[in-house]
Amino acid sequence: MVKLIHLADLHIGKKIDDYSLAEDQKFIFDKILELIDKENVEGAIIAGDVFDQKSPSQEAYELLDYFLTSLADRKIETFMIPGNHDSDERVGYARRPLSKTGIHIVSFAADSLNPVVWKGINFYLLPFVNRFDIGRALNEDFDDLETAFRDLVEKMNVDDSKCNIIVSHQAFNHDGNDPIRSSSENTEIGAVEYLPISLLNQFDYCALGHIHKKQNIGPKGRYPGSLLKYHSGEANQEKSFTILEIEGKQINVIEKEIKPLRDVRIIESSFADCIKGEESDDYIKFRLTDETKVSNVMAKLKEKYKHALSVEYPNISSVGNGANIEEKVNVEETPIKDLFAKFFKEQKGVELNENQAKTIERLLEELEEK
Ligand SMILES: [Mn+2]
Repeated sequence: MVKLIHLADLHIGKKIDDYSLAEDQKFIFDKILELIDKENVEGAIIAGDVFDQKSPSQEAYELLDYFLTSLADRKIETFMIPGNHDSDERVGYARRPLSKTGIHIVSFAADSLNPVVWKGINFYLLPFVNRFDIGRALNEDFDDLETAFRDLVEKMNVDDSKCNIIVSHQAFNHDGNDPIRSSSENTEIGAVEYLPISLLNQFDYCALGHIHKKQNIGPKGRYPGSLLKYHSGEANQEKSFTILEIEGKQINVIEKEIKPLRDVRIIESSFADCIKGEESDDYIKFRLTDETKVSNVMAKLKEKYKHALSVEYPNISSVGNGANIEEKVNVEETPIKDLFAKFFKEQKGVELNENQAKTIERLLEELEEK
């Protein structure tokens, strides 16, 4: 029997509000390494969104270096792809020499056609792709992602007599049932073109990444969930680590819980009770039940809660103060550049400046020409 750990959505370098999660991420990597030792895990899958940003910080690179080196020191065979947050080139840097130490990275769709074979198991490593990426890989033009994806998978010529695992970072659904996403993912990912998981029927296991809530997609697909809770919208999600036990074509999925260094949670109570409560290092969003606003509230909360995230007053009507008003937008009739400007303002709290607006217009024009 071979044991593998299936990880995804590490988002190394991620911040929650302005707090760096470097310490939390280092902590959880150490816990994963402990789990690997304890369970005699021999391989690791990292299914995309290795980094949080396309240009990772030096600190983020050092953290990935630490994790990969620790895996290589233990002779853990590692299979990694970039996700939509990653730069294909940056995650793929030094992939050829790295593969000689058992760290296999595939950064381009064309390289996914041939599997990496390890212990008799075929690993098809497919980076996050859009229809243009697949078009470039196959030298063809595609009108939509699903057709392109189907073509790509057919060209993999999967040998049914072997155990086949595909690693993929896309949004998959099963029988028309979309995966469950948190509200923060809905704003971040926006409207998504889902791919039916049935496109991957020939695989014995689909090691997925992209959706941050752990869940199975059909009988063979699984999102293991993100490394940590990355948003207060994920406060109620349980996180676990997915271990695969592989015997021939038989794959058994086991979940293991690991406690993070700090939790992400929501406290709903009056300000007076919050201040009376126990001190905590967790990342906390406050829903204050008070009916008048507390002055200088964040500074006061931070004396007790070092990582206070934000404050909401559910009992104070937002009308008049400009906050929390959800304007209804007619998406079909509003030009994309206006929708983007609105989205930008919602996310950043400031208007697009003239240069940014021009850049967006130019990019949208370029996209339309494609
Ligand atoms: Mn992600």
